[in-house]
Amino acid sequence: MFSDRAKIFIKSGNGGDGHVSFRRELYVPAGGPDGGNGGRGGDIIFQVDEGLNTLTDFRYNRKFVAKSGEPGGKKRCSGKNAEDLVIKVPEGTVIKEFETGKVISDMSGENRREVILKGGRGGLGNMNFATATMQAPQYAQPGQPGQELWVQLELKVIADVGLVGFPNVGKSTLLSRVSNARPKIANYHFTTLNPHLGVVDLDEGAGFVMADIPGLIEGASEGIGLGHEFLQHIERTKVLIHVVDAASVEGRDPVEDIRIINEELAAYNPDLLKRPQVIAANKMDAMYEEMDAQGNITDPVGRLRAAFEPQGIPVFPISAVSGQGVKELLYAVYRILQTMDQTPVVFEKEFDTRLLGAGSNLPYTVEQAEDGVFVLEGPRIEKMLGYTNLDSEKGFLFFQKFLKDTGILDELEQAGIREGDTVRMYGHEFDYYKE
Ligand SMILES: Nc1nc2c(ncn2[C@@H]2O[C@H](COP(=O)(O)OP(=O)(O)OP(=O)(O)O)[C@@H](O)[C@H]2O)c(=O)[nH]1
Ligand SMILES: [Mg+2]
Repeated sequence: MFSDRAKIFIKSGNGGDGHVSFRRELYVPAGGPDGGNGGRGGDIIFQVDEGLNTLTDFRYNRKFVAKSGEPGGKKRCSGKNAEDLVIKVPEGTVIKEFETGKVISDMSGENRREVILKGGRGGLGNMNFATATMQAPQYAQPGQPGQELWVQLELKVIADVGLVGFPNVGKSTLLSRVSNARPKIANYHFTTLNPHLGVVDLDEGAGFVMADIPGLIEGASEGIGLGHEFLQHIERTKVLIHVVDAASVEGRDPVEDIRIINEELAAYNPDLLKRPQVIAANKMDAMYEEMDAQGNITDPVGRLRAAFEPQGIPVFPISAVSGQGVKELLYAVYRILQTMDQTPVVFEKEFDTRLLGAGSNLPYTVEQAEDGVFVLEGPRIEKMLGYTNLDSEKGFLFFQKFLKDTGILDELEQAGIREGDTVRMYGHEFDYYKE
């Protein structure tokens, strides 16, 4: 089973903790602090790999956790930085934050490699904390935790033109006829399960990239028949070619088929209908004159023209098998492309992972108790208290900085705290003073 979307968990490495130790030399009774710094945690990096063209690998491997930095050591030894974790994806992969669906990064075009989650910084060892008043600091900074996130990966191929239509109408046959691509062709539905790209060369260096999108069916926009995965591939294409079985080999009505596909496109993403469309009325070689029940000669091409040309959608009768009419179709598509913006469709960043807090971003609460004391609670605060030696001057400053950087001080202000009020957190009480 192939896959063009995947939900995965990523986490950058924790920073290594700083070390607490003291120099011990013969004849030196109380050596200075010599605890080294922790190493940096590994980053989570996404990188385009030309050899990949699906996201199938992510069906089996869904957790990507970078290693932690090593802790600092005695004698001022720094812990080693952890290696970064590089996740390889096919070109055209869009990384989204899972909860909100916001775009974190589009791995296409120039963007071949991007750090998505930064590893945590290593903590400073106690060698950094000696001051005139504190000559034997027992405090070393903990390593900063890594960041973690569930992300959705979606592959959206990069092509100028997309072939859309019901299964078995001849999309792959057309692509193989006009380009270097060799998709499988067979007389059954859903032969094609992932998109194929082909370069269409016209005369004098003119050309474009065409994508054979797997067959769509009614309900595709609700996910029926892997509809979402298939439809997401159309999002970057600029012109759509509706391939339709004009000979009604399977007894379907070509006019109705195009209406259904357009309804699915609109339901998936209304912007898709703004793209120019052309109709390839395929299988002309298999068409012969037929009468309908009223004795009129059926003329599918005429009916397609009557239905769609007033909407500005031209119809080209073709045979993907014999090549009849194909040239006219390709030049018409090329002319439309020439009138359009040539830059590839790239999805803008909407979610900046640098703004994610470290760790799991667990919430905290600020409340005023009956005795007027402001109470701060929450796993994040508890964790940070556990990390910090509040009896040391540096530790206390470190904790204050944490309260400020995380916006907790702002929140206390909003809750109405004033100079001299008391703040309580898990058994510790402080008086509040502005710096
Ligand atoms: N007579 C005739 N048969 C055609 C023509 N184009 C395609 N076919 C046949 O239609 C069948 C389906 O062709 P494909 O190209 O695999 O169709 P598809 O649209 O890619 O189908 P899916 O991948 O399942 O969505 C094959 O048996 C082709 O030989 C044509 O122009 N004339
Ligand atoms: Mg096909």
